[in-house]
Amino acid sequence: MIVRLPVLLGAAAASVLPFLSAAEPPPAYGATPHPRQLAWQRLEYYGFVHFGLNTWTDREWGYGDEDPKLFNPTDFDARAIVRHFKAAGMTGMVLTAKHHDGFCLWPTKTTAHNITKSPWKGGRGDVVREFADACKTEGLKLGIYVSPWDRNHSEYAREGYVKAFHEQIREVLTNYGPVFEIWFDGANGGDGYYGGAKETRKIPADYYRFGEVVEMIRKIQPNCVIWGAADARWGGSEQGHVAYPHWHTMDSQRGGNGATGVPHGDKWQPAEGDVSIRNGWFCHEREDGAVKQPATLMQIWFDCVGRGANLILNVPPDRAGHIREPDVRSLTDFRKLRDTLFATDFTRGGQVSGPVRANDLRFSPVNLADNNPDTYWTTDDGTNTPEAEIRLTKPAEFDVIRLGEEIRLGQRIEGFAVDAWLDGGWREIHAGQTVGVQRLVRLPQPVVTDRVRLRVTKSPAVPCLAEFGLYLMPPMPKITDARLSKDNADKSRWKIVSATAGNAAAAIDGNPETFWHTHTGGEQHPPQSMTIDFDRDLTVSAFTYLPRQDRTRHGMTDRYRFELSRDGEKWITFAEGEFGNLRANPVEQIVPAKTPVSARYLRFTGLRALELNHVSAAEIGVIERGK
Ligand code: FUL
Ligand code: CA
Repeated sequence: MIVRLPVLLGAAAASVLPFLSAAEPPPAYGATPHPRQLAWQRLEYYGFVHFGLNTWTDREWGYGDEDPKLFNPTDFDARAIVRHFKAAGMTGMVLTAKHHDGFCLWPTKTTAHNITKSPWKGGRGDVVREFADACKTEGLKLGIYVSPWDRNHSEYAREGYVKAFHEQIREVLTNYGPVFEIWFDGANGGDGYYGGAKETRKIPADYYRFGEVVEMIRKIQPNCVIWGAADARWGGSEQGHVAYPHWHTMDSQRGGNGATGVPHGDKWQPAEGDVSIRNGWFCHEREDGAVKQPATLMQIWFDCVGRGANLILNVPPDRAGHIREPDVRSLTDFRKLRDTLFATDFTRGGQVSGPVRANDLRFSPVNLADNNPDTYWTTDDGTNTPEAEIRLTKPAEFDVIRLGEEIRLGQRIEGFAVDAWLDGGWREIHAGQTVGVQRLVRLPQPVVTDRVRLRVTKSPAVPCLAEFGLYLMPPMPKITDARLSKDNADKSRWKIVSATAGNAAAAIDGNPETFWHTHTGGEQHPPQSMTIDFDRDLTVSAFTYLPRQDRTRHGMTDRYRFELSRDGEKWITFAEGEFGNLRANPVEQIVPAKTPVSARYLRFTGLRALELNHVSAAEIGVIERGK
C-alpha cells in the first residue's frame, strides 16, 4: 500500500492506524559494521596533529638522528588546540605520538629517544597526556598515531624492535584513557639512522605481526578502531578524497582498492580520507600562504564525507605550539559554510509517500525526512527498486542532495535517481550509484520545485534508506590552484643553459602539467642535472620542486642537490637532501636557504628516483628574499 502522511505524525501514527501490522525488518545484507565501526563512521570529521622534531627541523620525514633537545615548544597549550578543533565542528583528533623519526612524545620505557630528553618542562613533559586531558575536558575523542617504521631504533628490521613497537602500542593504549582510533601508517622508506648504522633496512613480510597487535588491542581497548591494520582503511590519497562509486566493504582474501572499496565485498572496512590543511603534514611557516581555503575544504568534504568516508584533517602546530592564524581562520570559515549549508533541509515538514514494508509504519518513507539516522524506510522483500515522493511545504530552491543508507543492515544500493517536478512533469536532476552511510550530491545548478521523487534504480536486496535531505549551497569563492606557491619568482625570462638529458624547458614553463624527464631513448639514470639562467641576478631564499602531477612516480626524485653560480662557472652547493613522503603526497617541496644567496645560474640535480631509474620534475622554482 501507499501511505501519505505528514512527517510530524511519525511513530504516533502507528497507534491510531490499527490495521497496520508489525513486520520483521529485512535481514542484513552481506557484511555489516561492528558497533565500533558504526560509532566511528558517525564521527565523520576529526583533526590530525603532526607535531614532533620535524616541526623544528622543518622536514616532513626525519632521518632518526635528530637531537631530542630540539623539541621545545615555547607556549604549547593542548587545550587551546583542542578548542579550535571543537569550534571547527570536529569530533576528535589523532596525534602523531611517534612519527617515522622514532621520537616518542610520551615518556616511553621502550626507547631513550623520547620526550624526557627534551628541555621542555625540564624533561617531565608528556604531550600525549596533555592532549588526552584536553580532549577529555572538551569532550572530544583522542586517537593516536604510532609509526611502525622507526628510523631511529637500532633494532629496526630485527626482532628487538618488534617487541618495542608492540610495547609502545600497549603504553599509549593503557595509560591515557579511551583511544577511539589508532593509526598505523604504511610508509617504510628503507634508509635511516638506525642507532648510527645509517643504512637501508628491508623488513620481511608480516614483520610487525599485526595479528598479535590486533589481538592485544582488542583486549586493552575493544572499542578502539584500528586504522590501517583491521577496522578502517586508507581512502587512497593524501588529498582527502575517496573515489565514487564508493563501498565500505573490501575483500577479506584479496583486499582491494581502498579508494573505491569492493562492491558487495565480504569484509566491512570503511575508508578515511586524510589530508593536511597545509601542503605538508608538519607545520612549515613558509607555507602560511598556502593554507587550504574554505572552498577547497568544502570540495574535499563532498569528495570524502559526501562519498561515505570519514575526513581526518591535519592542522599542525608550529614551534610555539600554536595552530597558526591562517589555519584557524580557514577552519572557522569552513565551519560557518557547513552550518549555513545544512541549516535548512527543505524536506522537513514535507509530505512523504511510498510503499512500506508489510504496512508497518516503522518502515515508513516518513523516516527519510525526520533527520534521524536511526530510522529508515524499507519495502517488502522483492521490491528492490521502489520510489518515494516528497511534497515540500512550499517551493524551495536547492542544489545539494543528501542521502544515507541504514548501514547496520549492510551497504546495498548501486543505483538511484532523483527527479524534480518541473513545468508539469518529472525531470531527472541526478542519477547516482552508491549511497552508503552518506552521499552528498552537488547539482550543477539550483532547482526550484515543491515536489521531489527519489527512485532506487538498482539494489541486490530491498533498500534501507535512513536519510534524504535537500539543501542550498551558500555562495562559494572560486577554488584557485594552489599547486605552485604564489611566491615563486617570475620565470618568463629564464632559459635552459643545458641538461644532461630530456626536455628541461618543461620544468620552467610554469605549467604543473608538463614535466622534464630523462627517459629519452632508454632511461638516463640519476644523477641527472639541468642548468637554468635567470637572465639577471636573483637573491635566492628558497628553491621549489614540484614533482610530476600525472599520478605516476616514475623518476620522481626524492634526493636532490641545488647549486648556484654567479657566472655559470664557479658553483656553490646551496642545498642537498631528501624530500620526504613524495610518494603519497606529491606536493610542491620548498627548500629554504640558511641565508639568502645572490646568483644568476641554478643547477638542479636529481640524485635518486622513487620509481624506475631516471629523473623527473614538473617545475623547478625560486623564492626571492623578502617574498
Ligand atoms: C604518511 C606519512 O609518511 C606522512 O608523513 C604522514 O604521517 C601521513 C599522514 O602518512 O604516509
Ligand atoms: Ca612544467
